[in-house]
Amino acid sequence: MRLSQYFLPVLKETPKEAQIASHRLMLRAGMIQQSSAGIYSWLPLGKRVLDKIATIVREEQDRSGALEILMPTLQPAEIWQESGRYDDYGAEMLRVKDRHDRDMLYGPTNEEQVTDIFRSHVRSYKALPLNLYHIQWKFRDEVRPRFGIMRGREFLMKDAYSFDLDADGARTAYNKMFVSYLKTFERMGLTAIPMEADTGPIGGDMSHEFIILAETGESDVYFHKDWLKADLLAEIDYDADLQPFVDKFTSIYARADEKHDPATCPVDDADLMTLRGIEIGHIFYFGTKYSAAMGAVVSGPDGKNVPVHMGSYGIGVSRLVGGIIEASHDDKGIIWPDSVAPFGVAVVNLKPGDAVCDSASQSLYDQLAAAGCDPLIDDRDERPGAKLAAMDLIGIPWQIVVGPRGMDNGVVEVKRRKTGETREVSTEAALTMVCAKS
Ligand code: 5CA
Repeated sequence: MRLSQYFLPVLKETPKEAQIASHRLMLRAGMIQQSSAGIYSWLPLGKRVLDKIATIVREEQDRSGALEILMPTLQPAEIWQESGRYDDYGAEMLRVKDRHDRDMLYGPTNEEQVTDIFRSHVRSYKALPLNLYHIQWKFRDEVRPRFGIMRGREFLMKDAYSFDLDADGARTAYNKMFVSYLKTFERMGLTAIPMEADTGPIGGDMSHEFIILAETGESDVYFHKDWLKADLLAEIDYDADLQPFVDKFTSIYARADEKHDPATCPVDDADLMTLRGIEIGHIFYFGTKYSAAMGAVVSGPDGKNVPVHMGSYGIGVSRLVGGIIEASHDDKGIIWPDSVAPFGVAVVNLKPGDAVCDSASQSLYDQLAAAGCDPLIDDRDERPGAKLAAMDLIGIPWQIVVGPRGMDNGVVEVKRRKTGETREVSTEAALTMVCAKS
């Protein structure tokens, strides 16, 4: 991508409406633009990051055995009346009427819609287990939308729904998602702590929130300090019994505010840490709550019809963009982990128009593109200082700076955004450094 032909409306001033770093940086880096309260347009740079995050989520859902579908944003009121949630959901649900005066709603979640799909097609336990997911926009008319896309009204969610014959099967499905979440977040450079949580309007018996630590988080979290040393890198096979692994993670006391009770907390004060965190995922097991209300039954091995056991599993895909920035930035701007960076590397031509700089930059760019390193070339006619500051602001993990002085000596400067470390090397060495690691 050529920056001279790109749409990157960076802001020089710090936007006053933004209270937290991620909101401020997303606006300054030209990633999003507010449309109305809690509703945003995603500009090219933001859209690239959103897509990269969604791709990681999709790959890990697929790997766990879940199947991707796509359900609509607008749902008929009838299915919500069947489950009993049409009235319960209250003012957070955006209700609309179509031209025939039929009641519709913009989906805040999809338990009813997916249960309707299931009951239309599945009759026998032999079709189970089944896990269907989609990545789709949701709308919740939050009382206080804030922090940019972190608590939006319209937001992108991955929601998966599992169907099993009995509670044991449902537990296996729950464990698969639990493990898949740890893998998903780890690939984004995040340490996510699973915490026992309340089930809220989704309902059910068992639930875990996945929380990343950040000072600006909205939840208070309590956990044993050993959590920060937990080994998330273990290789896990989805066909193995996941219960011991899940038990290992849930045995280290970790509770969100509403579940922490100082009177019964098993952790000594000296080992207990209290920090603030951001909820990036939430999983629920709710048994037959929706299947019984909506008649989603299958015949079991004994020929008798039973309602299926279900769970639902959400990841805040758009919230993750902000969450990753909260976890990874400095006073110069965003520091993207390689896996979700909008571009893998920026070639900064300090002197466009200079024949030597132009041809060296172009050749580097072509080779990086051929090697699949997702390069951006800054070929704008701007001051060198402004160009370097812009690359730091938008957080490109590697920067290769091509300038006339370096060219005289046959070198370019390679900078790693995360550490700030710079090295002067030949263009060949620069390619090897960047391509080996990104
Ligand atoms: N049906 C269930 C699971 S699929 C469900 O809706 N769960 S949820 O309400 O916990 O939402 C799932 C995830 O969506 C949350 O963990 C959070 O990361 C994200 N999310 C929820 N509300 C918002 C919001 N207003 N803005 C941005 N992300 C949100």
